Amino acid sequence: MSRPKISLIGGGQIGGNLALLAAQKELGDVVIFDIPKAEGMVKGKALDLMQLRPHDGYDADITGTSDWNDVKDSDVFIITAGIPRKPGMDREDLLGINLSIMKDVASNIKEQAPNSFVIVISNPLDAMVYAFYKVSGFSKNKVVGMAGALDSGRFRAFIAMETGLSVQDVTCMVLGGHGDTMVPITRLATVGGVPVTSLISAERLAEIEKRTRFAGGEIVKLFGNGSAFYAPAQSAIEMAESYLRDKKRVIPCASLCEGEFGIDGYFIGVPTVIGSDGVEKILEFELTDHEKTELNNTLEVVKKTVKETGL
Ligand code: A3D
Repeated sequence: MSRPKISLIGGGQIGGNLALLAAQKELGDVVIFDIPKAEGMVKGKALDLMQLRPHDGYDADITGTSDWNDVKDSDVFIITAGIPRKPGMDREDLLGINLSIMKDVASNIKEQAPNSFVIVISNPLDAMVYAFYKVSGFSKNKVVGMAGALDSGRFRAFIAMETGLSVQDVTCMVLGGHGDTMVPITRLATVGGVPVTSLISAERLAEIEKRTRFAGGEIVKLFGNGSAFYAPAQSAIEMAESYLRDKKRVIPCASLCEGEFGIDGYFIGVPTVIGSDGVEKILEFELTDHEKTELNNTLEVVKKTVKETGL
């Protein structure tokens, strides 16, 4: 039995870390694809990772390429192709540039691996995953966006930092679009089953929610050039692993809603079951009136960016 094939479209900051994490978890063989101008860079990263193998002991072949034929019959694609945000740019500013890249990537993936499972990371996320879906014509269970996993992870990290308790025991979710209008569902956040609302004051929780909403921008400002990459890479690897190992994890992902939470025809962050059939189910639950209003606000922002794609 051959190993699964995981192709990373875009071998920049996130792409390089995806390759490392996929190899360390022995998810399969890894192909790092980038444009011809960056071919040397991805071939170099691949070779470096091959040379890390003796230290870490993982068995995976890692290669770099700018030839679409090399991603043929991949089982999983993770797309980071595009440009990241620069200070002063919001995710929507990226739309024009990244949309034309996404259209090109979608038609090539459709040609090379029409049965693959595709995780989109490129921003503006909710519009990019929609664009991939429209251009590729893939079924809705085979296309998903990574955002909620990261946003929820950030919320978890901040709660752990605030309480001094283990991040392992913090559970919570952030729904909605991947932008400043995302919706942390603080009401359901717990540490070891204990509601955070009884561990952290309402005032501090509001500050933590706000920090979560702007967490990407906080890092963009610190870097001065580029955006976060370690946590985004690990968040997408969790999704790929759940698919390849049929784990059926429940992860907030940008999935195509067709009536769930009253949303129809848009990819937006919702609790998603990922297993060997891809997006197997969206888990719906009753929202409070306040949460419904917030979800509607974020949906309006998503609708606006999706409209700008013209797809
Ligand atoms: P970066 O290090 O610039 O890597 C992007 C790579 O894409 C570069 O190596 C480019 O050469 C490559 N590329 C450009 N055009 C193509 C193409 N047509 N085909 C293949 N590769 C191409 O950026 P990064 O890795 O830091 O970020 C990648 C994307 O992820 C950006 O759009 C970010 O905004 C986005 N991002 C999303 C999240 C989410 O949570 C959704 C978080 C962080 C970053």
